[in-house]
Formats: sequence, structure tokens, C-alpha cells
Amino acid sequence: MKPEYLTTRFRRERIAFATKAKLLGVFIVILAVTGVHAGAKPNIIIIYADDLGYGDVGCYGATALKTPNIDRLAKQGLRFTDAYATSATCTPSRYSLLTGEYAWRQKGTGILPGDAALIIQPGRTTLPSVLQQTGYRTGIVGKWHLGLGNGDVSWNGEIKPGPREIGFDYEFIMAATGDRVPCAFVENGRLVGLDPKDPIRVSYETNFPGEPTGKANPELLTMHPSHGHDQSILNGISRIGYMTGGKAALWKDENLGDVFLGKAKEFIEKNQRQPFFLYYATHEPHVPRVPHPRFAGKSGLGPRGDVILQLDDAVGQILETLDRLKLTENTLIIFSSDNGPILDDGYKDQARELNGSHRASGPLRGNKYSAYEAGTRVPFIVRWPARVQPGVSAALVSQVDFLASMAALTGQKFDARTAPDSQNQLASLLGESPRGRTNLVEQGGPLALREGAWKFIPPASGARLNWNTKTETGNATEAQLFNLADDLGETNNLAAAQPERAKKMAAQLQAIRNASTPE
Ligand code: NG6
Ligand code: CA
Repeated sequence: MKPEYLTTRFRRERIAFATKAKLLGVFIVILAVTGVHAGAKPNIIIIYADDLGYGDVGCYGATALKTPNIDRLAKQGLRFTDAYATSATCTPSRYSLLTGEYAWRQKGTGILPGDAALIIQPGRTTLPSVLQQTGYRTGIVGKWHLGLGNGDVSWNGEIKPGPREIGFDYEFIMAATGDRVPCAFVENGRLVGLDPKDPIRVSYETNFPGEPTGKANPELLTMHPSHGHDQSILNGISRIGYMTGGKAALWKDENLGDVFLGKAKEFIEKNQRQPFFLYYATHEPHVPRVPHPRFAGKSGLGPRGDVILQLDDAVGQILETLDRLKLTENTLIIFSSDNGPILDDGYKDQARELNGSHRASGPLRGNKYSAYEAGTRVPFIVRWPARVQPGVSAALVSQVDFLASMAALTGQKFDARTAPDSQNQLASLLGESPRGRTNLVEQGGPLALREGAWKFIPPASGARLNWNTKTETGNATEAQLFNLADDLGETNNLAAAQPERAKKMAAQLQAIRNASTPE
């Protein structure tokens, strides 16, 4: 089916939605009855890197690292320069991406341990559930980090609720992060490769008798922690949390990338004849950074650079798979990251020593965990050959908008009460409008507000420097106000010079915080 035709159809549909909701209902029914049909919906793939910085890839200015595949995606698509994850850490960003709600509105949405309960309520409207209800086959492959079970997850039995209870048909995931136990894959509610005679046990409180730890047995380590990460040991790397048993199910770190990539490709192959939504959440370049031997030593920047090459190669293989299956034209790919970059995130892996001239944050100030721009402003590329003109967009967009925007794309209604922060930014995401959001909230340490070119960070009492990671938090006892249009690097605090603007933005931020359903 010709994309031109679709484009017009969907444009018309959107106008109808805005003006005559009832008529739209009839329209959808007619579509269903006449079977105009699956092909009308693009496949959607979100490739979500973990801790990839604004300056980590070639198309955003990196020269020390070569990322030809991500650059190809950018060349064939729309590259955003002012696009955001909602938070400077993983769990809250992923929560917002899936639910359409700023995570800071809910307690318990900070970085989760590996045995945390699911924090997205089953039955709630989510990005995958919206697509699932309109006939998409939905899958997640890779990092989850949103909790599993109800508080006493049964790793040796059926692991639920999880992704399948909030809108995914298929799941192949790691529960939390590469540096947290349990270090094993979960596929559709079961631990993969588990030998029932050797059950796995997991604790975030106490070690299991006879199990070595990084703290007590550093002689067993091939990669040493720089801070934290001194509990159970797997593959010579100590982790956060304790585990014992389940030997046959435990992963090899150097294969993580290949295993997830293989499952992502398999999902695409299997579902090539129907519209699918794949949320492919890579482990790279999060710690521990253990490249496959194909990439080890190849970047010259140490393991962190090597796993970025590995990520780039994985993106290339996804693109090749789409080409081979002739799905490229009508597949909407969004490539982005869950938060900004960090060099030392708890292991002595030489990321800092071998970094050379590379600037993982690009021209931005701060890092992962920070209220400064590099905490949440991330690489963000949209490619959909059938509809999106290649180019660069300066529109202000956020991952929290995926839910409302994809709902608009597929003509779906959703419960706006549970996705209060998700705006329909479809036109901006597809490059049909340069407008974007008028404002957004950045969750680093303190919550910060973007409004037009302005950035406001209220006074915050926490430390200015994170002593573990040696990076700036964004905290300061005084208010901070920057004009990003001519001070992208947030060097010139204008709060004292422009007290009225600072006051107005403080009030605006407070209003957004107070609003359960923002206007
Ligand atoms: C921190 C970990 C860090 C990383 C992060 C989560 C320590 C000292 N640091 O607590 O290594 O795991 O949590 O990263 O334990 S994220 O990308 O999933 O948010
Ligand atoms: Ca992350």
C-alpha cells in the first residue's frame, strides 16, 4: 500500500479526531470491517540505549568514536537536537516512556533493585497497550528495570506480573541492569535455561552461605569496583545484590549484546507480516562494560568505547534485517537513550583514563544523574522513509510524548488521566512541525524546567559534586537560570540578573508539579 495514501488518510483522520470524535469512531469501524488493515500501520521500533550521551555518536559530533550505523539512521531520518529522556537515570525515564507520566509524580520510581515489584500497574494504559489494542504485536527485548512480581517474585516459577501484564505480547529481558542480580534472562515469565535441580536465590539484604563477594574476595575479580558493586561475583565481576544457584541460567557478559540482538531480530522476522512494535532496550554502554571479543580493544577508548561500537553494530544489524525483509520503507524507528553518559559508574574499567579527547556529553554540561542538560538531553533520531523527510529538527520533544503521539498515529484513544504528561507531538516527531513542546521538566537531582530557550533549576540543598562518579549534580544553594540559545553549556547563571524570569519559572515549575492533569 502506498504511503502517500496513508499519509493523507491519517491526516484526515487526525483532523476528524480533533473535530468530530464520533465520526472518527465510525471511520475506524469501517476500516476494521473492510479490512483496511494491518499494512496501514507502520512497524514501530524503539532502540533505547542505556547511558548513551549526547556527544557519544558521530552524527552528534563525536570524532574519536565511529558510529557509522547510527549515523546512517540519522542521515536517512530526522535528527533532533533538543530532545529528552524525562530523567537522568534509568527507571524513571523508562517509566515515563511507557506510561506517559513524569515518574516524579509517583513514589517508588527511582532506580530499582533487581528484586523490586512491578511499578506499573497491570491494566493501566501504556505505550505498548495502546498499540496492542489496535492490532500490533508488541515485544520488549533487553533491559526492563521496572520491577517484576508483586514483592516476592518467584524466580524459579512463573515471574509475573511483568511486561506481559502491561501490554507486551512477548518479553525477553534482564530484570534490572547488568550490574544487578539476578544475572539471568527472563523470557515470557520464566528464567531462561534454569535447571530445576539448581534453583536460583536472590537477596538484596544478606549474602548466601559460602558465596564469595567482591568485598571479601577481590582476588577472584577480573574487573574491580570503584564504588559499590562489591557483592555477588559472576564472570569475575562483582555486582549489586546477592545470588546463589541457578548456575546454568547465568549470562556471560560478553554475550549480552548478541543475545538481545538475536532476540530482537527474531521478533522482527516472526512478525514481519503484521504490524509490530519492538522496544529494543540495549544494555550498552551501561556498566559493567564487557565487549564481545569482536569489539574488544577496537575503539581505543577502552571498554566504554568498545561497547558503543558494539551498540552501533547492533543498530546496523537491525537496519539490515529490515532491508532484507523489505520492511524499511514502512518501519518507524526511534533511536534514543534513557539518560546521559557517565565515565566512572562504579567499575575500574579505564573509561576515564582512556577517554582522551572524547566528549560523551558533547557541548552540554553535566552527566548522567545531573540536572544540567547532559543528564537528560539525549541523542534522538526518527527514521520512517515512507513519511519522514530526512533532516535536523530543533523542536523540543520528550520521550514522555510517545504514548499520546503513537496513539494519534494509529487513531487510538487513551485514558489521559493516567498519562497526564504525554502530549500528542506526532507532527513534531515526524518533522511536519518545528514547534514541539512549550516546556518540559527535567528530573536530575532537583527538578528543572525548560521553557522555550530558558532553563531554570531551583535552589537545592544536596552536594554539587557526586563524589562517587566525580560529576556535577546540578545542585546549588542559589537558583540557576540559563539561556540555552546562546549558552548551551550552562555557564552563565542569569538568575540574579533576571529575578523576574527566575521567579516566573519557579512558579511555573511548581504549577506543573501540583497539576495532576496538566493543561
Ligand atoms: C547506581 C549504581 C550505578 C548504576 C545506577 C543505575 C552504585 C554505586 N551505582 O546506584 O552503577 O547501576 O545505579 O543506572 O551502585 S541506571 O542507568 O540503570 O539508572
Ligand atoms: Ca541508564
